[in-house]
Amino acid sequence: MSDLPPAFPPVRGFPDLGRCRVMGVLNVTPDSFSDGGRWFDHGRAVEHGRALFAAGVDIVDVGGESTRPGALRVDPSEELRRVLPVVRELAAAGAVSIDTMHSKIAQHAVEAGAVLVNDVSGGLADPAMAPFVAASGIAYVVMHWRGHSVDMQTRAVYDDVVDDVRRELRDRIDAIVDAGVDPEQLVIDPGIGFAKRPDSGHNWALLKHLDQLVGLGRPVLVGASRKAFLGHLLAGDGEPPPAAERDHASAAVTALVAAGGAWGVRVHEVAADVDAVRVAARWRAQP
Ligand code: PMM
Repeated sequence: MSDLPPAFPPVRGFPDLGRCRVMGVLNVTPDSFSDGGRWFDHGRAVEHGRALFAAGVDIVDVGGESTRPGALRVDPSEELRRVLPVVRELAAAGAVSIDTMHSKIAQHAVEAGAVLVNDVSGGLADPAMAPFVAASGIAYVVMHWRGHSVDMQTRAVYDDVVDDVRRELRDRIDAIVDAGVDPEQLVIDPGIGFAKRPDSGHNWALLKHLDQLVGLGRPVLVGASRKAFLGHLLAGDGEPPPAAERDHASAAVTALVAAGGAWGVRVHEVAADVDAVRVAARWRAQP
């Protein structure tokens, strides 16, 4: 046995793999910026989820509400209708997370077999979320969030984006632990693209200084895949390429953050990312 500390802080229900995990995105929505409408039908959604597992992802993240900038809220009963049958079927095939801000939807999804609750609001949208997470003992992603998508980009104002996001995440961890959640249930996420402007250095600073977030002592999940800051980069002097043409850039980010100690990456076109996290693990293991 080695006396070395584990590469990643433990997360309840998730054995250390010795590498960054790949979370495949499955948006059961008509309007997500990256894949809206493609998996809106339940049968196609389940089929795609199975294909993600077959491609080597560790977790499939099922969401029923688009959080793209400007998106309007979805009625919770409609969100539940979208996600529940998909979670139930896919949970038999592998680890499923539920991407929701609603505690009631999280609860139904966990009863249907989800092993992780991915809350982009970090518990801020629904005061009943932290008590549910505490009572259920489920693993929980706390993302950095400053408000709903409809106007979140007006809140992208920082003194120092890395310091500010780090402090706001630490405050969320404290509040959630005060509500009775065990720190070992928590994964944190800088919320790439959420109240961060694509044409500023906000997202790049958070990725480059990931160690500042890793230093908070909880595992870090990064969701950079296909986001507008990559479109802005690739546009050069022209138009940003469509979301589906940002996958090579997304995989490059995966390799960098996995080498930098990310616990997980949330990605769409997973094949290159599955290889990238293995490259990064080997890179990290090299003395
Ligand atoms: N981004 C989106 C949705 N859910 N969850 C986490 N934890 N982190 C993210 O960055 C994140 C998320 C929006 O992207 P999508 O429309 O491609 O799902």
